[in-house]
Amino acid sequence: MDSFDLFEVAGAQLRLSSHAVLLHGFALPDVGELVPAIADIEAASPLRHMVTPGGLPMSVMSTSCGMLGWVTDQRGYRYTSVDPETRKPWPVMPEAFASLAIRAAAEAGFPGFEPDACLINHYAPGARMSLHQDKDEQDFAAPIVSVSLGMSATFLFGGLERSDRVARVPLHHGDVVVWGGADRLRYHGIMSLKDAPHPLLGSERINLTFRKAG
Ligand code: MD6
Ligand code: FE
Repeated sequence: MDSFDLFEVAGAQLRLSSHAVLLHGFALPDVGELVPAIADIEAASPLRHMVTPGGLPMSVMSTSCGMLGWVTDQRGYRYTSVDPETRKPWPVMPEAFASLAIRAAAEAGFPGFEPDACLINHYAPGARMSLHQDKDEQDFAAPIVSVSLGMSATFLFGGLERSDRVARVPLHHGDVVVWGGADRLRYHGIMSLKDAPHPLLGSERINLTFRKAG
């Protein structure tokens, strides 16, 4: 798929595929609530560079909130109910987070989303996310909701095989990507971030990824 295959729907939505939609600016009305809530979560469960099963530290810094948090270490990728750093449960998912994720999922055609995990990733200039599938969840019937804040990034949207062609999709502050169904296991990633400071968040991009993991 190339960028010319993408088409605008109703001005504010970009359909990336049959079950994947970019909701332009959908989170903008919530930013004022999201940003301080993110700071509170990170005060309780600090950001950290997790290590991949191959032993390499990730370039993004991460934490989680909700009943389950996604972790990686030498033992592999998985969800845990306890933060391995603090040995306490992950911070509770703020109501404003869950509300945003549920509304975005419904807007994209996935009513009844029940997120139990929110992964928070911070990208500094140069940080990236290599092509991967999200496949550590129990139930692939639920969609994934991904909220972008701060600096813009280029989202890589591939196919069901790692070698499939990849579309490059710009993601800006307040954008929300929702995907599920036939697109749930597509490969995707984030290109190395350029330093173009954002007025609110400076030289940083924050991504919130909501899932039904358990
Ligand atoms: C990011 N996002 O946007 C990384 N995964 O920083 C993801 O890995 C992702 O945006 C599944 C669905 C949507 C996503
Ligand atoms: Fe992902």
